[in-house]
Amino acid sequence: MRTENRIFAGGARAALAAAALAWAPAPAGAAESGALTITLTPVSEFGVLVDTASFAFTVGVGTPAFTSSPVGIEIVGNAQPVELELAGSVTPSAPWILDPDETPGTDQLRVYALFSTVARSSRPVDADFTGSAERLVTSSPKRAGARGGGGGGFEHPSLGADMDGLPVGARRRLWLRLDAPSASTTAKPRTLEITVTATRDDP
Ligand SMILES: [Ca+2]
Repeated sequence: MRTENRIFAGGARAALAAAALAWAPAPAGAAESGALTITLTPVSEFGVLVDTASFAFTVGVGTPAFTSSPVGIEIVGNAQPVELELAGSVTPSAPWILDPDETPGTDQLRVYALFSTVARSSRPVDADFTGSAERLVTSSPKRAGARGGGGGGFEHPSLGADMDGLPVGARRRLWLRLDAPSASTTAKPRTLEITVTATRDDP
């Protein structure tokens, strides 16, 4: 006789599948045994909350502007560890671009990002932002912390925020520095959108 049952427990958060049970009459005097294999597949939910929707900046050509207050970030869900990625986009885009390097250029908007612990209430100093193209937000998603640790990304040793392998409930502060293009061929307003994405590295 062969039976198969499929049991769902815990609603959408967990699915439990019970494998087939095999049964046959045992010969007289023989031991009876059976095997049951249960496969558990966790349903992962993970994400990130961003506590600030928008800032307004007036940037002077050739001068930097900083976030007046940091952006709060919190890891939510039931799956960890989580990796964060940052990407940016400018609307309307042309003729501006997000500068991929630290060399100023016409129509090149440079956006630096750094994460700190929530204990930090003052913005990082100018020099903390500069000196590494790794801290530039570009149109391609970039990891906030280096995979497997070791610094890099949008981390800085003086800010104390490890951004690699974040647990649920982890909170950080995001600081931005915007360097306007050295010259602009447009005077019309631009909207910069920074996207924070939670991702996972499954072992
Ligand atoms: Ca450049």
